[in-house]
Amino acid sequence: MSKKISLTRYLVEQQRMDGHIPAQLRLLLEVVARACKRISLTVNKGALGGGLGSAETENIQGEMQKKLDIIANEVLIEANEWGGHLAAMASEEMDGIYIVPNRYPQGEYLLLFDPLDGSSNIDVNVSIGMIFSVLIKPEGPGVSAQDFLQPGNQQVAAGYCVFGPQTTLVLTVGDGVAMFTLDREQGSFILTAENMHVPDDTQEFAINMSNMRHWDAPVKRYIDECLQGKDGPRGKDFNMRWVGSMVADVHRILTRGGVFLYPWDKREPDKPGKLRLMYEANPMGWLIEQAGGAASNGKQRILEVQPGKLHERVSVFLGSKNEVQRIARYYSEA
Ligand code: P6P
Repeated sequence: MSKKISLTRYLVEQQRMDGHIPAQLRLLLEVVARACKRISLTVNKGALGGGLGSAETENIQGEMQKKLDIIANEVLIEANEWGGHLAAMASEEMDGIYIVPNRYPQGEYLLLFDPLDGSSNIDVNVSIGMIFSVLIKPEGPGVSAQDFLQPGNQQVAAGYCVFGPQTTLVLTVGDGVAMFTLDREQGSFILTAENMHVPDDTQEFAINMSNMRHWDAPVKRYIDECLQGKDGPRGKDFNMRWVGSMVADVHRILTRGGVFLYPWDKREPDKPGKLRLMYEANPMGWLIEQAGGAASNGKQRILEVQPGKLHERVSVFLGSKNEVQRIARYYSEA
């Protein structure tokens, strides 16, 4: 990519080309990108910035919060609440929705995010990231948590930012997937990949193998066949990667293919999975589909799951289309 195209210029040209990005959505995406730059600065300071370690508090998921979880959440709230583009926000780190205060104008968009995903990796300097999803508030007065309960196929924008060796912002507005790398000297996100594509096939799977004894039969069958390699039914060897940070694993899959699995397991039988539908599976599922991959909960497209509650969990199988379809077939045969 010879010309250095900034995120701003990309969004303006996308808007000019096909009116795909209304001005308020363009503002939203630029504000989210600016917030990611601020989070990146804090993450990159590590121990020097006092942002490491536990906040000694729990979120609604019952997970211990890291200081950076809370800092990232506050950065995203403060960056977005005044712009007039949002009606409300929802976050993994907040029990209920955050309605834009009356002192600011309200817009038509709803912003959902996991402000710092993979935070168990913060203290050990492994890539982490933020994930966001944008919906349109249904017509009608006011805003409530119910307004957020839309299936993933209603998203108008989705993306993530990886805080790793590079800080990269990956997003879609329904017209393919683009990647922007943060140029720290300029302080701008620069377009470094367009029309990202997930190969239909792969020889690399991502799952936490330590949970094997807890999986149900279709997942055990799929992974066992991968482990049998070229002498088994798959006729090829597989590699495994598991970062423990969904953003890092999904970024690898978007970049070189692969399949990511976080299935239901017997440890918490009343929960459909560990990952959250609204601000993890839906945005990642849309990005993967926009890049030619597939995203399923084993029984249906993730983007068709009708949410019943804001912090709903879901089983996640996403990535190279032929692998996801194989897993879904094993579920249908079970
Ligand atoms: P486990 C991080 O906590 C996260 O929500 C995802 O980013 C990641 O893919 C998964 O959980 C890791 O879970 O059980 O392997 O630690």
